[in-house]
Amino acid sequence: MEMKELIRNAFTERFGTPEGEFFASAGRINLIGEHTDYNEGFVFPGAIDKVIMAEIRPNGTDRVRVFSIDIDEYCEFGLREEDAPEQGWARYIFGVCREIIKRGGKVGGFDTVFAGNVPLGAGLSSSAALESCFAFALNELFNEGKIDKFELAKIGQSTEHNYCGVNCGIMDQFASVFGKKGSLIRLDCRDLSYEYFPFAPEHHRLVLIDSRVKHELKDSPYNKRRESCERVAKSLGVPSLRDVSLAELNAVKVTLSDEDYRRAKYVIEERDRVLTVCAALERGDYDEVGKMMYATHEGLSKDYEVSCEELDFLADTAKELGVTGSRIMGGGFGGCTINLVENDLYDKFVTEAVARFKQKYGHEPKVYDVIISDGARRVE
Ligand code: GAF
Repeated sequence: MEMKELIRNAFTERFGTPEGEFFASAGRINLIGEHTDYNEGFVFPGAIDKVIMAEIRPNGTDRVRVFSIDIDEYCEFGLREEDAPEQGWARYIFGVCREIIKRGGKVGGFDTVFAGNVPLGAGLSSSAALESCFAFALNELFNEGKIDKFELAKIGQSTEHNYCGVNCGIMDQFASVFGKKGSLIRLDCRDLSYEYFPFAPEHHRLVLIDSRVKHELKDSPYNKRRESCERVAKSLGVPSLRDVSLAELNAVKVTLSDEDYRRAKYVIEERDRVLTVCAALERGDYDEVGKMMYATHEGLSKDYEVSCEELDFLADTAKELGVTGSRIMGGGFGGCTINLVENDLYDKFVTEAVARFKQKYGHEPKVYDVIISDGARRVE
């Protein structure tokens, strides 16, 4: 059954008629620029064809009644700060409501059923998809669409900070709200200026290999990575690592812990790699793009230390098979590699990578083709 129909049926069963309205938002990939967003650097994400979709109907009360099809759980909560629900998944929706209200926006009670096909814990940002879907919908349903898209992305990000325990940057929510079919987004996380980059390589394609090692940023060392970066920036007297050159970092190396030094070095190098990749894409130089992806993986694995054995194995396997570029994608600590593969090599790579991984780790990784798609929207 199609997702919309599934949601429709569950909605009627639980909440009766009349029908609600449908909204969706997307997960994301990121070509390059990892852990640069909270350092005011550049990122290069795009929304994908995997979504969270919800049917929503204002109910005239001050209560939210919500059913998650995928988790098969129901939750009901009020809209005051002290009404925060226990269930982790419901806090994303509660957080979005609260963040809209805190900004002076309106949210009344509503009934909703939602479902999705963004794989959970794969580093494709199912949480940003959920936040953006509800931020977009509540803006349409209660605020006449008056909250601008930048603010919608920030509402999702603040939800993570204030209700979900993840001190994330803006990349995921931005990609989920601003995503555009066929285009990646080069985003400057300092001032949120952005540019769409049509991405339709002739001889390559992007594919994700999901290690199925669960990635969960809450309670992970993600927040610690951010603290390292902020400590180094502070000791250099600048607002963020965006302003620091490698030479400047090296000049104070002896005053930093080895760990903080390596974290900052990675971020500074990654900031520059995003711009190198954009320039390479403009001249169609995919070999250069791929080289940068491998360099990112190396940095994330050795200096930033957010990879794991399984993801290192996948990136190494890709390299050995002649794949143009491969790296861990997203926050890390599990999830997927993103691979830039020549069309002619695609079948061989996928078959071999899956077989070798299964032989070594005893389970098959999942494979997702990347289709760059639209972000938050109303579904007719
Ligand atoms: C996670 C975060 F949510 C993003 O803000 C970003 O920092 C990413 O990890 C790493 O690039 O997805």
